[in-house]
Amino acid sequence: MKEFFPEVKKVQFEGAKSKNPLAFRYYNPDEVVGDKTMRDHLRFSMAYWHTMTGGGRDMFGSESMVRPWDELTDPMEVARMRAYASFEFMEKMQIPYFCFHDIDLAPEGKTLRETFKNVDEIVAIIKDLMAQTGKKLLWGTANLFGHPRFMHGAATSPNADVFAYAAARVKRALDITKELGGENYVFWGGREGYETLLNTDMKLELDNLARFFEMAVEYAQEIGFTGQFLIEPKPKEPTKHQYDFDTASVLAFLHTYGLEKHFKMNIEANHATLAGHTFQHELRYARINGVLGSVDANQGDELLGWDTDQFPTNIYTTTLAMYEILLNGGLAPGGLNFDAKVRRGSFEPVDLFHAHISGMDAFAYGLKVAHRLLESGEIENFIAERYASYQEGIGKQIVSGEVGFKELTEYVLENDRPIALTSGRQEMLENILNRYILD
Ligand code: XLS
Ligand code: NI
Ligand code: NI
Repeated sequence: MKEFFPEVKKVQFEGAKSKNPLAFRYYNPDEVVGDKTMRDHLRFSMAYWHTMTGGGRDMFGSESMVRPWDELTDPMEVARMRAYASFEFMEKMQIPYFCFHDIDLAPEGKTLRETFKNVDEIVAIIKDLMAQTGKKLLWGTANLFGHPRFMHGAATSPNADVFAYAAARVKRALDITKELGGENYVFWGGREGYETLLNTDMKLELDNLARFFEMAVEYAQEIGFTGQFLIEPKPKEPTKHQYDFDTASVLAFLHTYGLEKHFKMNIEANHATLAGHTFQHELRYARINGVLGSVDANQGDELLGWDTDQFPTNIYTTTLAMYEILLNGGLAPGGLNFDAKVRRGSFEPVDLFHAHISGMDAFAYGLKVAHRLLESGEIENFIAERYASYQEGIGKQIVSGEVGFKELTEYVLENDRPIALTSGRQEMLENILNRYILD
């Protein structure tokens, strides 16, 4: 078969001393950390849209990426080439999973029928390639935001025909995800949100969004799709206000409509920071509520206020993310999907390799640090100690629900003396974290 990335051989683990930029220094797939191999902890995934379909367009300029299919003009031929190239890429990068939107795979047709036909042809190629290589589908989804028909939303469009059209696309995307053995299915809110309340019936839009999710759940049951449904929160962009703002808002929405049994979260780092949270906050909030399903592994830029979708290189962030993921007992059936794109100026194919290597090494390093930190118990013991007053006496009675305001008032009046507090020791703990990251 034609080789699309001849300039790169299979990327191998060479250890921390290696200066080879096309080698892993920390990601050693077979190395066991705690109870699992790194491969099984991290469950890396390639995002088809950024890595294969993305051309580097931005608001000010056209596509900049140099890709092996540049000389082709037939869009279906390009789609076929991309399918083959994606598996070569995953093989060379040792990435076991991938994710896609329906129309990342093939161009949209003039009609829905034609779109289905285009996508089906590529799905058949991908199915073969999966069987040959053992690569797996982490999740599928439908792109319900790119085409102008979705300008006012999909499931939350004021136009019922758009709702119906979106349903047809999700139905097909679910069929495909099932056919390819996808382990999850993602709903990212696309344009489900609003620009101004002056033209928006928020109640109807939210009711309709819930109806849409109900239909998806029902259809999945009907076809026997047993993958995990995930919602990917994001506070803004493309709309001014996205309904799936953050994990807390999505949970409230799911509970309001009785949908909470069916969905977990796909937490994206850059979406967390856009919501004014840290990545770790969103992971923690999802984890303690039992809904940490999967992760879109990327990072934003502190100085830019939008979803820059950069490859994750910040070791602090990956360490604290892996800390939450380990405490979650892992992510499976979710994984770490690189919803990240190379900068527009990193236009050569080899940049795709550098980018994924940097992300994989950053998470592998974070995994090892987080594991050591958890094994030592230094942080967890400190936290346990900090809340020890709830383990006995009045604290225990508060937790067990034995006391109310009256009993608590009596307790305070009986023990009427200044309360002794202890320091939160934030700086000491930050230094402990540094010690683990650096040693
Ligand atoms: C966009 C989202 C998108 C989803 C998949 O901001 O991150 O890429 O992950 O639709
Ligand atoms: Ni994403
Ligand atoms: Ni994003």
